[in-house]
Amino acid sequence: MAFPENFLWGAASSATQIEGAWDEDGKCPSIWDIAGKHIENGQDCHTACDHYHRYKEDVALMRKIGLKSYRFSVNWCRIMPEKGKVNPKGLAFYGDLVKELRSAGIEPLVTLYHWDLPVWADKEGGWKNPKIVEWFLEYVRAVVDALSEEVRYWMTFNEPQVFIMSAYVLGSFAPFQHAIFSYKNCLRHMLLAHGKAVSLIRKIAKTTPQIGIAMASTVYIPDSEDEAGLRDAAEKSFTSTVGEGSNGLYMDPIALGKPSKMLRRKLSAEDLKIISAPIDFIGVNVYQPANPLFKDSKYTTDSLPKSMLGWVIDGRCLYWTIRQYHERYHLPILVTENGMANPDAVGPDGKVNDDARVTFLNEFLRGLKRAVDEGFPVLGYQHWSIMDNFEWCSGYGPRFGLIHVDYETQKRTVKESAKHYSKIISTNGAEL
Ligand code: GCO
Repeated sequence: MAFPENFLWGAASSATQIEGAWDEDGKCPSIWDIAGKHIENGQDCHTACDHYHRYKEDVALMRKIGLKSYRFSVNWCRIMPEKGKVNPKGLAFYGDLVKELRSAGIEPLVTLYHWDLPVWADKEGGWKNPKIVEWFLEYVRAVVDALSEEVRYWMTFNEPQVFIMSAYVLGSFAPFQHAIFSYKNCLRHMLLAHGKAVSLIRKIAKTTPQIGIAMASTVYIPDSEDEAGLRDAAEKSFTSTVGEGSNGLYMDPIALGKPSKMLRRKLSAEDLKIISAPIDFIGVNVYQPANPLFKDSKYTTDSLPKSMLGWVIDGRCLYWTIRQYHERYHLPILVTENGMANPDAVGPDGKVNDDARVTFLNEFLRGLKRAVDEGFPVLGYQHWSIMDNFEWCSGYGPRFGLIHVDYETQKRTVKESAKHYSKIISTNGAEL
């Protein structure tokens, strides 16, 4: 089976990672703007790729690469710099960006929350405070009201695993807390905010919306493809302790309307009804397999290539994530992120020869093709990322982009991998 005609080939980004202009046009600071000592090499996200001022140039490059779609996030801090107050200039920026994309023939895919919590909300407890559900809805209402004539695809959240677990328990992401006793409350607030946002978007959107959520979906690649192997892998991916923490904890209440073990006593029947408001797709962010986390696994990483962050590169991940997510939740899948960090540099010939990313694309996209060939409903593929950017606490060292960014001059250079991706897109994946 070929890729569907309207397959959403694209690339992704997020506001904090590329926009810069951290204190312009009425924007308030986010928890990442003040992350200070937590960021490597004394770096910060204040200027990043200066996309806020250069979005036209960036969209022109997306068009040149031939993207059919582009996933970006709206920064809550631009839209609501104070509680209860909408900032028209913030809405205008995203309105202009969406117009630019549309005139380049690129479908905008909008994430509503990619971790830029306003400092004012953090000061009142952030995700620990039940009131955040209402604050978030107010923000969502403003964005959907302003953009939904042109935007059809919405993702409520990006990787709740990170902005809840890593941010409030492990303390490794902003706001860097060890609030272990608030963990289940944060989860509940996030799940309720998701469900209520889904219902709100469905109600007020001006064009029929397609709504989902983007998950950090790490699954277990089966040790064997027979029935027992598949059953074992699904159990490890969703209901084992590791699998529940990574996937089932979030997706079971959302897509199945039932709590996983850990939230059994936390979510009421009323909560579950709200949380499981029907969605149209599940977004999967795919990087590494879960296998190394299981001691009894036969999987060894010794012979596998690793990215500069040490992440294992195993092209089978994409196929298995799509398949296992679909088999458990029966929803269409949108690959919302997939990519690798590489120490890319512009060579003397003016080119960025990122062969490792070309190989990465070939391997992962063959897995994607296998999923499509076997009839799994896949809406699209968003490579992470459109351009090199601010990789959270790791700063600007790891380069994930299809476009190289010189942070001194803000010069953009289209990498060789992007040219390769262009060919794949223009043939709609035929040569994979
Ligand atoms: C995430 C985020 C992205 C990252 C990317 C590479 O998965 O952490 O969605 O913002 O930059 O995944 O780590």
